[in-house]
This record gives sequence, C-alpha cells and structure tokens, in this order.
Amino acid sequence: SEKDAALAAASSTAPADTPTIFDKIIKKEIPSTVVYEDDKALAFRDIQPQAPTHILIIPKVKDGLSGLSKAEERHIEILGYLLYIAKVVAKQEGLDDGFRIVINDGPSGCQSVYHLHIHLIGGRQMNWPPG
Ligand code: IU
Repeated sequence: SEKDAALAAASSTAPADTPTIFDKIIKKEIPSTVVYEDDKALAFRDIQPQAPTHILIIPKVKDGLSGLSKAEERHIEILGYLLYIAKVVAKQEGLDDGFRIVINDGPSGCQSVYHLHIHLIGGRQMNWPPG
C-alpha cells in the first residue's frame, strides 16, 4: 500500500530537521485541502483517509519536532496549541458526537512522515483496541 511504501521510505533515524513532504504542503508547493490555517498551525485532509473525516494538524515550524518522542520543554506550548486546534477543527467538521486523536511515533507506532502531526479521525464509529 501507499502507507507501506511511505513506511519503507521513512527513516526514524534521519536528523530531526530533515525536511519532509509536509514542508512542501506548508509552502503550498504541493496541493492539499487545507481546512484550517494560522501563523503556527496547518490542518489539511489526509490523502488516504481512514474515515469520513481524516485531517492532519501540524506545526508550521518543525523545530526538531520530527515526532512526539523528540519533544523538549520548548515544545510544550506548540504541543498544547496543536491539540487545541484539533478540537477547533473537530467542531468545524461537525464531529459533535466524538472523534479520535492519534499521534503515531517511530517504527513501532507506524509513523511514516517525520514531522509531528496529530491525526483527527471521525465521522464513523471508532473501535478499541486500534490496529
Ligand atoms: P503517519 O502517522 O506518519 O503514518 O501519518 C502520515 C499521514 O500522512 C498518513 O496518514 C498519510 O496518508 C498522510 N499523507 C498525506 O496526507 N499526504 C502525503 O503527501 C503523504 C502522507 I507522503
């Protein structure tokens, strides 16, 4: 699948500031469906949606945050901010009955893009445990 190819191409050991495809999405060098944008955050629809609503919320400035496992104290503010924006976008999408937030981290977490992102997934019944 596309995900498997992305996982194979991804490197969790790349330097924390190595550019990813999300930099091109931020710079609008490749198209995406943006649903929310401000000076700090961008939210756009996932190209391989796993539910009727599947949106990625990312920091515009990566600042070494290739994944949650790389978080330092200086990232506390942006991490809280992105989670808040996830809630704003969930409301905007009409997910009033609930939704799922996911952050994949590293190979075991099935992370394929090494620029921190919050998955906002909804519009159908979620299950537990996740795959
Ligand atoms: P992951 O948690 O690192 O696996 O999430 C990466 C997501 O980015 C995944 O759901 C992809 O479908 C999605 N994505 C995208 O929306 N646009 C792209 O150009 C690429 C990946 I590459």
